Amino acid sequence: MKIASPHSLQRLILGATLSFSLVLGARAEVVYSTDFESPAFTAGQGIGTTSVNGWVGNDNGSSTVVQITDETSHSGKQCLMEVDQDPKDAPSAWHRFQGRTLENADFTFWVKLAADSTAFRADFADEEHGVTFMIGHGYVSDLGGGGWWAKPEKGNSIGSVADKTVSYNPTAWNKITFKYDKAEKTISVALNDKEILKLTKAETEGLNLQANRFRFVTGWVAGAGSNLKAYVDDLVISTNP
Ligand SMILES: [Ca+2]
Ligand SMILES: [Ca+2]
Repeated sequence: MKIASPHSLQRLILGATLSFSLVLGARAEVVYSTDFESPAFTAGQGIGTTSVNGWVGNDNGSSTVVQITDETSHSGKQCLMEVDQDPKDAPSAWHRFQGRTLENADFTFWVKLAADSTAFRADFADEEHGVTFMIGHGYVSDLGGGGWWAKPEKGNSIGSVADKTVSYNPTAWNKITFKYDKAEKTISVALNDKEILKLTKAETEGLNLQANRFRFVTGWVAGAGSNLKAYVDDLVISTNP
């Protein structure tokens, strides 16, 4: 029986480590995930200016609601709820990318909207530039109804797709994946693992596709109503390093 010399053993181990790193390198790295369950979160807890596990929002407990709720959930018993009944504000909650600036992200979560007209979005921002782009859902006049869209902070949507053309129920739990990639200059939206919107390099021209924090917003500042309500659960943010 031939016994491996220390040298060849070292080479073997090095080789194994290298191929392991290559496999890992090709795989997405989870940056942050949450299911909004206890003990980290408690039903009825408001997300206000004091951080709750890194979440900071504008809950006022009445007209602008940003709360952990057990009214419904995708996993376990709890999820995040935003309700806009305020004609001068919109409920929102920020969280950082754990101190990192991501030039690409797969941003997956489950969402349940109160109505097919519910306005709901994720803003992506970095410290230096503020909100740089956003991806969301709402009534889009060009689509003649509800749909998913992507846009810069200011200006019109740069891509959208109507709910009716994708055939799903916005008021049930749906899995949404927002992806952005600075190197590829692309933004995409997948609904229940099926890509429904993809913006090309030409369409994302001028957008700074990097962020170090994100925010979920429901409704809009001047709007208010029972249709402006959204539930979010099982958020997983990963990146391809
Ligand atoms: Ca949950
Ligand atoms: Ca409002």
